[in-house]
Amino acid sequence: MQNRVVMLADFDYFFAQCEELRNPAIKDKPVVVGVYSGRTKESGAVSTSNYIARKNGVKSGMPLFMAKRKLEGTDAVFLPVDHQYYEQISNRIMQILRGYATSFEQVSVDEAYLDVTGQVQGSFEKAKDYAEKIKAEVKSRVGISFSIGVGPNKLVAKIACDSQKPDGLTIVRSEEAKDFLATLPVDRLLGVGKKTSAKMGSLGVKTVGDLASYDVQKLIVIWGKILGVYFHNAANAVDNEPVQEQGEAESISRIGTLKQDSHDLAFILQKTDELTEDVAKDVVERNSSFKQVAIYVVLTDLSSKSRSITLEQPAKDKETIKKNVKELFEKFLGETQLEVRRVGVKVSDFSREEPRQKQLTSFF
Ligand code: TTP
Ligand code: CA
Repeated sequence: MQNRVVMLADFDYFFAQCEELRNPAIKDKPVVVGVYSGRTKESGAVSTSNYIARKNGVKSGMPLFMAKRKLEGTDAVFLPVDHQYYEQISNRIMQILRGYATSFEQVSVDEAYLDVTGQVQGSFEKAKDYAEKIKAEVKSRVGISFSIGVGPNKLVAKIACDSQKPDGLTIVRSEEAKDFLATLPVDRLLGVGKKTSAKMGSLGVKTVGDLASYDVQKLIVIWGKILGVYFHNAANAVDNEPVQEQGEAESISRIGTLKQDSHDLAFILQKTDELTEDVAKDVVERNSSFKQVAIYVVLTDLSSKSRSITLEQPAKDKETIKKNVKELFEKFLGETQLEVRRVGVKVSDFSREEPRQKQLTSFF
């Protein structure tokens, strides 16, 4: 099986970079963006700062008065957060990024996963050029720089990205992934917080490499099956979580135009079968089951119609879609003399199967 190529894009010192974008005059100064609590002029906390301010010791979460002290004697600029503006910039970048990926998952205002396996034919070599192209396009169209981590899965892409910032591009191939993680402290893995890493430390497990070679059965005894297996897999750079858009889509559909207008069932089904292939792929990717199958038809007089069937049992396979689309068209063509011009296939009414990630995050 071809390996996946997953990217994590993480925008550099995001809120502060946005401020530099609208006011380039502050670019060479320390820039601190903070939330002012309003109690006194000075009270509040640092949201983020540019790298010049960080060199002086400023950190996210630090009280503003402390950041002021660290930047005493400099021409530092302090600004209040403007979430609306950062979101506008973020949306513009996300829209560009989305166009580069087969599947896309925004995780926060300044982070997104891209599955680009198809675009680079599974090649990490090509992924490097591809990532550079993406960075260049965003830089020229929006003016924001960001770091990219590339790996065989989300877990590795994320840690790769964190390893080189700002404006970084770090590629970790499948065969390097385990070694890449091995020397890191265990708490770099998602879900290993203070308590867990202390417990692991008492077992002699300090690095991700220690965890990778620790007996998985013992991990299961201590943390239970789900977490135990997760820790074992994560430490071994194994992560099968798909890159998928957060939030449930109401429906998955595809529409296409027939090569010529037709009233012939077999000819129409050729087209709908093609569309069904794509719909079914999305269904698999989202790990969803649907309960409704629908067709959409545009006739030669340009009127449009739709018909749907509700299934007795939720389904997720393409044969169920094809069978129901066929039934819907058989019936529909019996109701009209007009020829069909465009056709669509839609599935909806999803019941999502609990993905592993959801179960895990409820633990963390
Ligand atoms: P981060 O990605 O953690 O940080 P960053 O983008 O500022 O810097 P880096 O170059 O290291 O990626 O967070 C993204 C944004 O979230 C950040 O610009 C501001 C906001 N934020 C807070 O408001 N409070 C915080 O404590 C942190 C860590 C971030
Ligand atoms: Ca960031």
